[in-house]
Amino acid sequence: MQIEKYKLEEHNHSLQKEHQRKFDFIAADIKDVNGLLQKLIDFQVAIPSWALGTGGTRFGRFPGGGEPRNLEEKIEDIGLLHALNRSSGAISLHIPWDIPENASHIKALAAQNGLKFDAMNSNTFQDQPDQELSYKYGSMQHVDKAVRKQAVDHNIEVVKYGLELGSESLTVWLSDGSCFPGQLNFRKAFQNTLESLQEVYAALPDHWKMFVEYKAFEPNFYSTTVGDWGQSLLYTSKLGKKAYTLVDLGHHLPNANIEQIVALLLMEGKLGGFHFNDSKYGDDDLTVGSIKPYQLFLIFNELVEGMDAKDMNHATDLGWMIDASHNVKDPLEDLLQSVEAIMITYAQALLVDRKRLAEAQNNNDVVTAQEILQQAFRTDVRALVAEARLRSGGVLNPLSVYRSEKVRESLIKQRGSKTVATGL
Ligand code: PSV
Ligand code: MN
Ligand code: MN
Repeated sequence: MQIEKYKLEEHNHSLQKEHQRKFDFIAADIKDVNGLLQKLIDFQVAIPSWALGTGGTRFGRFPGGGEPRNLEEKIEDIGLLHALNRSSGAISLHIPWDIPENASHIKALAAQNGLKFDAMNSNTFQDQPDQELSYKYGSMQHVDKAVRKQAVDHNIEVVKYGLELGSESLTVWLSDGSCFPGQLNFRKAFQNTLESLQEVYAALPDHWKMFVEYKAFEPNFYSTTVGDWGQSLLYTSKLGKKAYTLVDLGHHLPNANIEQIVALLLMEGKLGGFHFNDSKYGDDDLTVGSIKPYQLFLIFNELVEGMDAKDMNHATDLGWMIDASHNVKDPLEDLLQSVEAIMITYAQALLVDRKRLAEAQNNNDVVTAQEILQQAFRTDVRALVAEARLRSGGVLNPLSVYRSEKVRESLIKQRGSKTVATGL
């Protein structure tokens, strides 16, 4: 479904006066407000194709209705988000959940919706019905070379699909590991995995990147073969310059200092990108910014500082993606909230007075350093984000338009109340 343009304009018009007052107030305090707005306009966050349906828990799934029944409908859903916020201009596919049967048609549909293809994701953490060998005891780490080869071949096939669509990166997340002490020889598992990744790497086109995602736990609960950023960095360093570490915010042990990890990976030129989400206990895949917004701010603070130090392009030099799953919310509303949280946090990080912060750090003035960060974090930047949306053709309040236009109701009417999107 599409919301007619005049409805978007009507909405903006009805909020314009109130918005202008708030925008003028904050803009008065910013030196180069247009430069900042341009950064916000350029920044795009990819939406994973598997986040458009209601995700399940280990215990059940409660689909909300109107879920996309195929890849075309997933693209339409993301197109709708992008039309509202102008910051969701990319889609990330998971194979085999979203095999593009007719790539040129899928590519054209995405382009019509203003979308690019972000990283392709392979899946060797589930057995597919037609699959010859099982991944029960791992995929790229497996003791049996034939299983490893199957996993490698699958990844190479995913790259082929990505090439047809114009994607330029492959994300490999392995659930490989072990559930009990003694189950695995850690060294052999690592070496097998490295060898398998090297085979995939060798098949990667020159202009592609490979992201190696790490995760400390789940579904294996004793060891994970790409368990943390150190292990991922070992793999990506050995693989070569097209390989990077991918940080999923939910994949750390409790209280890990993610901002420090990010700063060092960036310094080493090995940070590839993000899977944004939030969590309280584990890989909860909750809405971005809903639990630990200050942590997200500190991460963005390191990103802005580190990328500027290396003269990197904020919008294009790293992969920005959401990896969330919703059990009780309308997935599209949740994604609007997540993108908004990312944009707000990015804007706050852009406000940090870097010169004064460096001075405070050099003078060991701990209080001032903390004050500078908190000053930015405590600034209400919502009018800046809204203005960026407005200038790029979006709406002042995406959620309110989504509700007033009864998008979910229309999707249910169109697709039915019992549809279940592919994914976890
Ligand atoms: C695993 O928890 C993960 O974060 C990986 O990125 C997967 O590809 C994704 O979730 C979807 O299951
Ligand atoms: Mn992830
Ligand atoms: Mn995850």
